[in-house]
Amino acid sequence: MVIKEAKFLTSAADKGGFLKTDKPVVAVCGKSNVGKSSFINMLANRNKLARTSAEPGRTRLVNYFDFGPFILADLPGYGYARVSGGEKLKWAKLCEDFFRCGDVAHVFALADIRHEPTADDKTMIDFLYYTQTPFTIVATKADKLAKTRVKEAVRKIAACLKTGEGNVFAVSSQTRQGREEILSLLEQICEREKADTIEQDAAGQDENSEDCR
Ligand SMILES: Nc1nc2c(ncn2[C@@H]2O[C@H](COP(=O)(O)OP(=O)(O)OP(=O)(O)O)[C@@H](O)[C@H]2O)c(=O)[nH]1
Ligand SMILES: [Mg+2]
Repeated sequence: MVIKEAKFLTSAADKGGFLKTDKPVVAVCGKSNVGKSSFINMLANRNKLARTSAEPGRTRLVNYFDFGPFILADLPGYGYARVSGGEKLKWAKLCEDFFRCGDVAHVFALADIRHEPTADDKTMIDFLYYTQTPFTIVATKADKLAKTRVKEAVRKIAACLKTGEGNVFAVSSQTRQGREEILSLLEQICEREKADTIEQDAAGQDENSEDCR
């Protein structure tokens, strides 16, 4: 898949602001500072599409980006220690609403390749299993590990998050490692979504009847 142009669409602070779209929505989630915004910029081939920061906890909203065939949603990072209890609850509510109402086609769950996944990472993956949301683990900042250690790190992350090694992709937004693999995955996701929509239309099904306004 070639990304011709990616652009910022809108931000949402609560469910009233969630984007309504016919395109597949792919969410990017992970702990604060793991590299979500940098990952989105790498896919878009643009340095400043999503705002990145060395200071954790910058993204507090759901930010939507139009990539042409699909929409990427940058979710606020979790697990930032200096965030107040009230902020954490707000985050949890926003994410719960997002997955309940957002009609999410796929999730890229980001984890730092250098560390064992955190308790919050595990909770996130459990939540994705529970809600039957298809996901891929993206192991970020691969440039920070020696090449010979990448495979072993991927294996550990896969084991810890109870998924297959084939479902973990090592990436680096600095060297652009992993970009092509992620783009071909996105192509498959778009094709699968198209086939699902045709099937649903034929069956006259209307998804998302829950209260999401
Ligand atoms: N070496 C290296 N640094 C990276 C990579 N990806 C991100 N970073 C750095 O990690 C820091 C955080 O990156 P962001 O992309 O802002 O992380 P985020 O997950 O969007 O952070 P929040 O929005 O605050 O949750 C920045 O200083 C980035 O430059 C990478 O692949 N390699
Ligand atoms: Mg960010």
